[in-house]
Amino acid sequence: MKIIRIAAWEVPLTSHDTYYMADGKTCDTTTSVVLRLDTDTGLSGWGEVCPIPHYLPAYAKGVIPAITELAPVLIGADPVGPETVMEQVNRFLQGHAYAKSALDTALWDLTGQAAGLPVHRLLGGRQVKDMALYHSITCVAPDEMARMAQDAYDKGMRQFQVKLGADGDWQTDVERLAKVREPVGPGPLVYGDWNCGSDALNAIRVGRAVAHLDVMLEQPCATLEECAHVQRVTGLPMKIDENAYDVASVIAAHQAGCMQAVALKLSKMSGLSAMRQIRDVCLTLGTQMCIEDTWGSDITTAALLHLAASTPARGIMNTCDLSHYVGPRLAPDGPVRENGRITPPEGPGLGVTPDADALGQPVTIID
Ligand code: 0XW
Ligand code: MG
Repeated sequence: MKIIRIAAWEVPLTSHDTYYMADGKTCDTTTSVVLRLDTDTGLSGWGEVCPIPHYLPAYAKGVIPAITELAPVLIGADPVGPETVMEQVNRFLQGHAYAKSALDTALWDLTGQAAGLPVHRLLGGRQVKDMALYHSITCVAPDEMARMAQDAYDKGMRQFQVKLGADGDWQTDVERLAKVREPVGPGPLVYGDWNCGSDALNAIRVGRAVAHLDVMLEQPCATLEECAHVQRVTGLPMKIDENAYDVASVIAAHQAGCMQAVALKLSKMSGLSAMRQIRDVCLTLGTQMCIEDTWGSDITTAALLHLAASTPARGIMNTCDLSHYVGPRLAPDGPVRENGRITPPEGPGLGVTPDADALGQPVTIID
């Protein structure tokens, strides 16, 4: 099989509830870049990446130029065996993990279709029947966040990510954690995520004020050193997100002692090929994993669910149905949450069929 054509779309995705995070980071309408790799066999593979503005070293307008730069390596290449193609890709162009993740997803889609197997079977096999989801709650007024938590709880969700820091007031963050904890009762996992937006002082004040509650903190500050300090002083469990992006950074966070949980996101780790290796390191380290991506719709969601489903239950804390938070749906047959849990598609490859009407016209065709 040979890749003969690359088509790319830029699709606006609008959040159902505007999603506010610390430091002015906001998801209202974001651009998702969708890739399709066409082959000489008639099979096509799909990939998607949707960077959140100002969130990571990634931006939507960078995806198509990076893929165009890679065209000499891609056109004519055999997509079966994504790791082999990605080895060539990484030698040709350093960095640009976010652009590579869409490409890597499309290679896995093609490899799965060629084998007649869903991607999770190729990533090690189905380890779990279904996976727990977490529900992420936008940083708005504490009472409104409690209402959103209650609503999600009533629909079966048992893990809650509470966005903190959007108004820079640490006492309101204390209220947010306390008020979300209340309606969901004891048992469910509740964690507060600053997305790097706090200084250590205020994160410590929040952590100490909620220390009597059962909560975890996520990525309070920009550096691992600051996060480790907050963890030591508050004694609360911590999830590392922005500071974990490759094997070395995951090991560093583990050694710093502040990574009881970690967010593995396809677009910070270059896609499934690299992320499955990081997943395996986390399994060895005993870290609880959230397997997800930054943002996106059905193609991204399907890709991350395949990796989640091939992860042993002892390592997986939760996963994320990003397609639930935004519209339009890019694939009508994409997976949906049911009673707080989700399963990956069963069809060959990614197992989702993107809808031409939702995509519109391609921005670029390379052949
Ligand atoms: C990446 N987000 C902003 C969106 C996901 O739902 C989770 C969250 C995070 O930073 O963890
Ligand atoms: Mg996070």
